[in-house]
Amino acid sequence: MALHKAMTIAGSDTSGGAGMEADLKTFTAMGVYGMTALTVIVAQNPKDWAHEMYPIGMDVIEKQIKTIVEGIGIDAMKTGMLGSAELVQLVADTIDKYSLKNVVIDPVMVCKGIDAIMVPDAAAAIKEVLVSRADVITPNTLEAAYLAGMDKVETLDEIKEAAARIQQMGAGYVVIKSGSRNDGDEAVDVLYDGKDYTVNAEKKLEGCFNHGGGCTFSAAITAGLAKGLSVKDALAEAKEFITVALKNSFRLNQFSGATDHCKWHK
Ligand code: PXL
Repeated sequence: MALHKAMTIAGSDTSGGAGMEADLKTFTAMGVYGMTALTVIVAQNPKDWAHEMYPIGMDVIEKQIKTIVEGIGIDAMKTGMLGSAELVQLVADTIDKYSLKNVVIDPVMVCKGIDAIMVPDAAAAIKEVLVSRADVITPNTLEAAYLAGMDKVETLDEIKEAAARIQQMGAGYVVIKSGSRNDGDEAVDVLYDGKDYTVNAEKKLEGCFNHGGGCTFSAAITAGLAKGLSVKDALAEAKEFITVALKNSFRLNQFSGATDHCKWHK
């Protein structure tokens, strides 16, 4: 069997549900060999679950990327939490230097429960240098509003407008996930390829834990691309994967729960 390899440049969510933990679990469940360039360690305070960030040095991140890309080689890659404009630029330079293909950008700017942009400089850099290098970009509605320069992205028309604007900035395919961040009873995803919109509206899954859902979804797209699927087929499989993971999600403690990466089987 062919070996399919994917890299994630992402943070560690010590609690295991999001970040590179979610990426690796998803890659494995989908039959892809995963490798990580770790950018930051997020630790949660057991008393109140406040997130504490411990960034990894740029030199160490660069070495990890070299190990993976020069030492082994990849079929696809994704990004997660990047945390500084300098690191965003390193990712852009890496994509160019090695002519990397199947690049999935998850423009992580907000976290569940914190809807303000976490690191404004990094967000600005993502807009400036990563959007145009993405084969697929997967913002949630808050990230989409930021990237598209819109006050809000909530209605279907606004989601479509944001997707068009982001695509015009040079992204190949734009997938905007409204997830739990809309008032209606449907979770709406919109895919725009520069020509056509594909709208996927499904009844929201009640009572599930969605921590790490965005990471898992973008990792599943990355895994599909690593296996040689077209973007559309990779998206369809990723949608299945995240739906199963959400339906089987479970509580971890009084603060958080996680999606189940082990229940999907092809
Ligand atoms: O879900 C966004 C996210 C990404 N990466 C890391 C995280 C989180 C949210 O907690 O911890 C490392």
